[in-house]
Formats: sequence, structure tokens, C-alpha cells
Amino acid sequence: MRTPRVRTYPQFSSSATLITVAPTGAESSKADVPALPVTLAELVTTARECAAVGASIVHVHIRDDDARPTLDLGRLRDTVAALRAETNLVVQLSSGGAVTDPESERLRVLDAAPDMASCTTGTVNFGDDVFLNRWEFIVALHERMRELGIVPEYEIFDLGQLASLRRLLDRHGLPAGGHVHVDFVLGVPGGAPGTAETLVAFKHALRDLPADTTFSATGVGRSTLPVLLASLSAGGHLRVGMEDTVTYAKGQPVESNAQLVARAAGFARLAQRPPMSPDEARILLGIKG
Ligand code: KMH
Ligand code: ZN
Repeated sequence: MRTPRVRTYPQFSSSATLITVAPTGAESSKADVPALPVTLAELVTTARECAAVGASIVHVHIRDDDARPTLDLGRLRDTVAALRAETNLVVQLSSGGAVTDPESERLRVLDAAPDMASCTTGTVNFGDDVFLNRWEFIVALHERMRELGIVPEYEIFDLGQLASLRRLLDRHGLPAGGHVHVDFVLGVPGGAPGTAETLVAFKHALRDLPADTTFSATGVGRSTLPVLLASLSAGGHLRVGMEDTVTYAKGQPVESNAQLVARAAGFARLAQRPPMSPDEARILLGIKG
């Protein structure tokens, strides 16, 4: 009997899935979401649990003693040290902070010397607020990360931000590590919607960036699953976590970040793209040390 020929597509058959967990964010309050990790001990426990079920990067926002968002440099340094001591995860600090954080404090986050930091390449409406990212500030973040050897994750909330990223790389060079990795953050009220159509359009726009550019995607709120499934099927990576989603299913609050990572890892295995280890993530992203 003739064996049927099967065409293989590299991104489906061979590449593992990078799973980032964004456990806290700056928007939900502990009073509204009791399972949110807000202390350093809670964050480290969450990170360990998420690593055990398939996460390789942790995207970090921290809180003060009253559980309010803070960019306190001492706390950020302690957080980086504790996550490094207790996990093998790639530590990515948010330079976005909260919408109220001044540029000077957002830039100073880099002095905590994480492996990675986020960088958004444009301003976007953010619910009733504005997430402000002026061109000069984007350039300052990009250049400081190059100086310090911190690998950026470009967080993209709308399509024009990919064009700005191209302009940034053309004028100011490739990021530390030489590899470009972007994360599509979809479904923010004011940004691009969290749909498969958006994901495909954004992926298409990557043609203007270096050929080996990688992408992950996250869908805010109830767009979590459509975006996750679209990203997996399009050869992308995943971000999940309580920064983006606090409802697991209709009427069912998320119990823990590990619950979301475990679900993402399960889908990734079904797609025959199992979760990648933190060390594999370091190689992919050009993270040294
Ligand atoms: N909290 C948002 C205003 C980032 O981490 O870089 C910005 C944000 C993006 O979460
Ligand atoms: Zn964030």
C-alpha cells in the first residue's frame, strides 16, 4: 500500500512553545482578586508553581506593602534576586508599570538588571486611561537596554506599533542579544481586538522585521482562548496570567496563575509544540549569562 505523503511545516512540527506568565500586572486590586500574587513571597511561590507546569519567562510587576503598584528600585532588585535564587525562569521586568508611572521611574527599572524588560513602541488608549509611550522615551529605553545587555520584549498593542518598531530598529540597531521578540497584547479597550483575525494581520506585518523575529500573544479577558489558539496554530508563542485574565471560564474566577499556565501547556502539547524550558528560551532570545 502506498504511504500517503504528508507535507510538514517547520513551525508546526518542530518548534516548542515559549510560555510567559504575567502573574500580577498593575491593574487588578488584591481586594477584587484575592488570588493575585502581590507580596514577594506570593510572587516567588507563583513563579515556582508556573515553572513546574511549563512557564519559561516571568513578566513581573510588583506591589508595595499596601498591594499598590510600585516601581521602587530596591524592591525590584530584591525581586530579581529572589526569582533568580528560587527559579530558573527568565526574569522580565515591566517597564510599562502602571499608566500613572512617570517615564523616569519606568526607565530606572532597568537598573534592577533583569534578563529582559518590556518595551512598548507606541501610545495606546487603555480603558479610560492612556498608556503613554513617546518616541523619545522608546528610544531611551531601547538604547539603555542595549547598553546594559537587557533583552527587550516589544509589547505590541496596535498595528502601528510594529511600524514604529521597524523604524526603531532601522535607526537605532538590533536589541541586545541580536534577536527580535514581540508580544501581541490584544483585547485592551483602546487597542487592537483579541481575535484570530488580528493575530493573523499582526503576524503578516512581521514581514517588515528581521526574518527570524519571533512572536508570542496574549488575549485580555475573554479573548484569552481565541488568541491562545490562534497563536499556537500560527506558529507563535504564548503569554498567560492574571495580569491579563482573572476569569478561567464564565463565572469561574482564576484560582492561580499555575492554572492558566497548565491550561496553556496542555493546548501546546495538543498542538505538538510542547513547552520549552527556560534554557531553551534563553537560546532562542539571545539571553546571555
Ligand atoms: N500596565 C500597563 C499600563 C508592560 O508591562 O510593559 C502596561 C503594561 C505593559 O502592562
Ligand atoms: Zn505588564
